[in-house]
Amino acid sequence: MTTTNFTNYIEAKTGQTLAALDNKTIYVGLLDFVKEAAKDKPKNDSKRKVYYISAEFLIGKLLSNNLINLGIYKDIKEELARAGKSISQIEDIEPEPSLGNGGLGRLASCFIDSMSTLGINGEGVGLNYHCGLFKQVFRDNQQEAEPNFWIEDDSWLVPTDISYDVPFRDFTLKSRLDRIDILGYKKETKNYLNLFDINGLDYGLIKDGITFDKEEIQKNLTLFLYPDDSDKQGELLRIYQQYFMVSNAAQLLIDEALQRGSNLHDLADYAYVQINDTHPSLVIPELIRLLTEKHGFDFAEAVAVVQKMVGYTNHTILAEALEKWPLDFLEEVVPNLVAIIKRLDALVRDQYEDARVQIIDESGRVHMAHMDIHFSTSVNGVAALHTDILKNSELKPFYDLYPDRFNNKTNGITFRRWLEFADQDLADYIKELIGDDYLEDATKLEKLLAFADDKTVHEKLAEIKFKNKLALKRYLKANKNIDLDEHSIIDTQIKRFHEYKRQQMNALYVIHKYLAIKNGQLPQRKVTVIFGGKAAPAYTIAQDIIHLILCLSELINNDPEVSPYLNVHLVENYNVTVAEKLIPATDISEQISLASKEASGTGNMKFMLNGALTLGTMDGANVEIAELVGPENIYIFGKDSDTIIDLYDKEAYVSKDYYENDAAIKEAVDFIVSDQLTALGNKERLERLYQELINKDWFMTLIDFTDYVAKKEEMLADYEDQDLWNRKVIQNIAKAGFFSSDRTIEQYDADIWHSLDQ
Ligand code: 26Q
Repeated sequence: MTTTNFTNYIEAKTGQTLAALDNKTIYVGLLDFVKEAAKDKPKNDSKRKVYYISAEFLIGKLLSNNLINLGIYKDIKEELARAGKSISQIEDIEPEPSLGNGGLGRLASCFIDSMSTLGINGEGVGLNYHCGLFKQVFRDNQQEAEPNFWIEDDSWLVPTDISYDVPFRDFTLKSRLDRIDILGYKKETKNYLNLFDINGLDYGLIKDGITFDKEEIQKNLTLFLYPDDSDKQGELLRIYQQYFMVSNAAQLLIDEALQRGSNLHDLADYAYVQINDTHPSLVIPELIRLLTEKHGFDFAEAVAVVQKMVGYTNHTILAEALEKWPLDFLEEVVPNLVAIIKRLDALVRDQYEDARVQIIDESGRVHMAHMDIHFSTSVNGVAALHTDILKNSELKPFYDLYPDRFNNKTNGITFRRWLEFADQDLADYIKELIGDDYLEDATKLEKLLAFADDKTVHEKLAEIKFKNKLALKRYLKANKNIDLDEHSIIDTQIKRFHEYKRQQMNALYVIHKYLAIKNGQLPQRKVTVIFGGKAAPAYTIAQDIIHLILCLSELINNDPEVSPYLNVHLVENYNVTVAEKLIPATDISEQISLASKEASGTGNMKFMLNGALTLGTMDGANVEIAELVGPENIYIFGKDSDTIIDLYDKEAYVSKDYYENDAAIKEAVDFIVSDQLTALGNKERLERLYQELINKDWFMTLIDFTDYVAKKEEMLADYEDQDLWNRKVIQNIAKAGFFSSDRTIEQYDADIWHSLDQ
C-alpha cells in the first residue's frame, strides 16, 4: 500500500529505485518533496496579522515535524521501510538549525507551529544566524565553544527577493529575506518564519573557537547568536543585530499592510507585534520613525497608532537579564532612534514623577522593558506565579499605573513534536486507549484517568519507557560516546547551565550518594543521573559547575565499587534533537530552580507529557503542574517563593550557616576540593566553585539541599512500587493537556491579538 507518491517522485527524479539510493539522496529528496507540497499551500489570511518578533527560534529539525503536520509521516516511514530504509537514519542526516539559546527560542518555535495549526495569520520574524549558537565540546572536562555551521546547500530556507535598507549611523545595510514554511497540523494553509540576513557575510572573520572580529558589522552581523542568556558582552554588535531585525520587521509589516489596503492610520487593524522579551523592543521607536519620516505622520499620531499594535512578553525576573542600553551606545549605532526614545521618555516624564517608571534613568540608560510597558496594549508573564511576581514586586509600579495591561499566558509546548514525534509508541498507545481526538483538543487526554488503576496499562507504560531507554542507549552510544544502563532509573536535568537552575545542587546530591555507596549504603536499584546543557562562555561559575559534573562523571563511572549503583553523564552539545531522545526515556524530571527565579520552564511540561514524574520546587509552571496533578502525583520540596523573596529583601541568607551546621552538607561541599576530584580536574575551577558555595551562594543552593535529598530518596523508593509509580505517570500524562501551546496561543489571540475574530 502506497499512500504518498514519494517513491514515484524520487525514482523519477534520480532514475534509480528507492532501494538503491543512499540516505543522503533520500533525505534531499524528502526535503524537496515536502517543500513542493508546502509551496502550493495558501497562506493564512485575516485582516489583522500577527508578527511574532524574536531574536531566537530554536526550531529543531524540520523533516519529521513537517511530515507529521502534512499527515504523511507514517506512510513515508512504511514506504521507506519497504525499500529497506530507516526513517530515523534519514532524520539523522538533517542538521539542526541553531537559532536559539534555550527556553525563549524553543517557545517561539512551539508558538509558530500552533499559530499555523490554529489557522492564525501570524508569522515569526527573526535573524538567520549562520553559525547560530555555539557547538559545545568537552576537552579536559571543560566546555569549549566551536562555531556551528548549520546551513547546507539543501535546506528548508526559501530565498525571496525581499530586501530593505537599514540605516545605521555610519552606513546603510541592505537586507535579504529567507523564509521557512511553517505548516500547521493537517492544515491546508501555512505561515512563514521570516529570517532576515545580510549579503556580505564573511566567515573569514572567525578566529579561534567562536571569537571573531566584532568591528566589521557589515560582514559579521548574522554570523553568531549571542550565547549570553543574562551575562552581557559585545553589546554594540547586539544592538546592531536588534536594530537590523526590527527595522526589517517594521518595513515588512508596513509594506504588507499597505498591500492589503491599509492607509496606515488604521495600521493597528492590520498588524500586531508581539515582542518576545525586550530583544525586539526597538521596533517601537522604529515604527514611529518610519511613520513620521516616510509616511507624513506627526509624532503624536504615530505614537498613538504604534501603542495600539504592540504587546510585550517578559521571560525573566533576573534583574541582570533585563536590558538597559546606555544612550551613548544607541547613539553610536542608531542616532535616529535616540531622538525618538528621548521624546517617548519626555512623554512619560510629563505624566509620571516616579523615578522607577522612567524610560531613561539617571545614568542615561534606556530601560527597554519600561518603554515596552508604556507603549503597548499588553504585558504578559509566562506562568501564573511569574505574572504574580511581576505584578506584586518586579513591575509593581507599572502594574499600579496600568492594571488592565497585565495578563498571564502560561507557556505551552507543541504536542506534535513532543509526543507524536518524540514518543511514537506512547502516542500510539494513547490512541489505542482513548482515540485520537486529543490531537485536536489536548484536554481530551484526561480520558486516560479511567485507566489510572489498570495494571495492564501500568505494565504497558513501563514497557514503552523501557523501549525508549533502549533507543536512548543506542543513540548515546552512537553519537555521544556514553554507555547507558537501560535497567537503571533515569534522572534527567536538561536546560541551560545557570546558578538559579541549581545544577550544582543536583551535583551535590551525586556526591552525597557516591559517599554513601562508598560507605556501604547500597541503593536498591541503579540510578543514572543525566545532565545536558550549555553555559554562556562568559559565565565563569556555570563553566565551573560543568567542570565539576564532568569530573564527577569520570570518577564515578570508572569506580567499580560505585558504578553498579550510580552513573553520571553530561551529554555533550545538548540541543533539541538530544532532548527528543532523552525526554521519552526519563523517569525523574529535575525542575529544581530556586523558587521565584524560573519564569516558567517548558522542559517540565515535556517530561510530564512523556510520563516522567517531576522532582521540583514551587517555581514557574511547576506550581501549575502541582495544582493540576495534585500533591500525591508530584514530588515538591524546598522553600516557597514568598520565603525566598523575603530572604532577598532582608539579605538574610547566609550560606556558611548551612555549611557549618549540617554535617552532610559540609561533607558534600568539601568533596568538591577533595584530592580525588582535584586529581581529575582543574584546581582553580573547583576551588572557585567551593568558595562561591560557602561564601556567597547567591541562588541559595544549600537552603534546599536537605529537603531535596530526602524527596529524591522518597521518589526512588516509590519507584520500586511500579503500580504506584505508573498510577502517578497516568495522572501526569492525563493532565498535561493544559500545557499544549495550542491553548496558550488561543489565549494570546483571544486576549491580546484578536486576529482570528477579524
Ligand atoms: C540579553 C541581552 C544580551 C544578550 C542576550 C540576552 C538574552 C538572551 C536570551 C537574555 C535572555 C535570553 C533567554 C531567556 C530565556 O530563555 N528565558 C526562558 O524563557 C522560557 C520561555 O518563556 C521560560 O520557560 C524560562 O523560565 C525562561 O528562563
